[in-house]
Amino acid sequence: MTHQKRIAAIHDISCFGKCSLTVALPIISAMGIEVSAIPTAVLSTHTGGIGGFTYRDLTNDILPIVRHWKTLDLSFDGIYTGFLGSLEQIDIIAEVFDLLRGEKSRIVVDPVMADNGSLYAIFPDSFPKAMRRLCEKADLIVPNMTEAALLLGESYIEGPYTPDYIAGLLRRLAGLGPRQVVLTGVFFDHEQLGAASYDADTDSVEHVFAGRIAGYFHGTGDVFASVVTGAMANGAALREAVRLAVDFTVAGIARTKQAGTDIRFGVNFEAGLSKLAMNSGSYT
Ligand code: PXL
Repeated sequence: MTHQKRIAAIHDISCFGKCSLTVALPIISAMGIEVSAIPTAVLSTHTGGIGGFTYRDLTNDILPIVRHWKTLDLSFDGIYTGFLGSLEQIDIIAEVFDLLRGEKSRIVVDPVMADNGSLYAIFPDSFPKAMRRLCEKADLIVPNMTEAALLLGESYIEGPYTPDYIAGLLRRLAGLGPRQVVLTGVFFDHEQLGAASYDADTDSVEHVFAGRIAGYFHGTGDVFASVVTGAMANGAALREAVRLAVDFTVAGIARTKQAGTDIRFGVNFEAGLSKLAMNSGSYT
């Protein structure tokens, strides 16, 4: 009997403006993996450049959901967290890891909290320190360059970067606890943009780049991290997972740019799902 993979995805649900759960669910499902969702907050839209959004914090619902799941004897191949709705939620999610993790569960933390050198305005200054505690418990973390600096308590540096700086950053991030790190928003020149990965078991650094498409496209970090999470659960090597994620994300950005859609509304990843499904056989 084949084993049906299952991932618990712990993110907000932004009702409009594709990101977090509205991205993680379809992408990971298309990769043949069952997704169980724990919404951390319900917002009318995401908070990136759209004003007037509603915000319902679901901090008090998280542990009751997980305790109910515990009565069902579920097992999870992965636990994947993204945007968390409050500071208090971070300690609760750390408890959720202990409750849900099994021997084979990979914990992926996307420390969603910042971009372009700044912490998102909705988060207090104490948020990065708390997020670091969650990263310490992860197997794999997927920060962008701003989040990496905040996690390490270092200054944010604008690129282009040098390979040595990126390798140092990756090793310092792995020093927090996770065996694997994928850093997004890496570039050594203005033509190419991509991601760098690090595996502490082999002390190996890899880079995956694609041609840069000018502009800032909302939700792409969630698209990227969802593909990495799904591919790793399917048994891909870290480098393969990052390649798949870069290509899928860039294709979504290119479609959106061509269509001229409002960049706050998210990228057209949907048109790439059937190809992603075809490329997502189990690697093991
Ligand atoms: O894409 C990250 C994200 C997720 N969820 C919400 C956000 C953001 C980024 O701004 O506002 C609610």
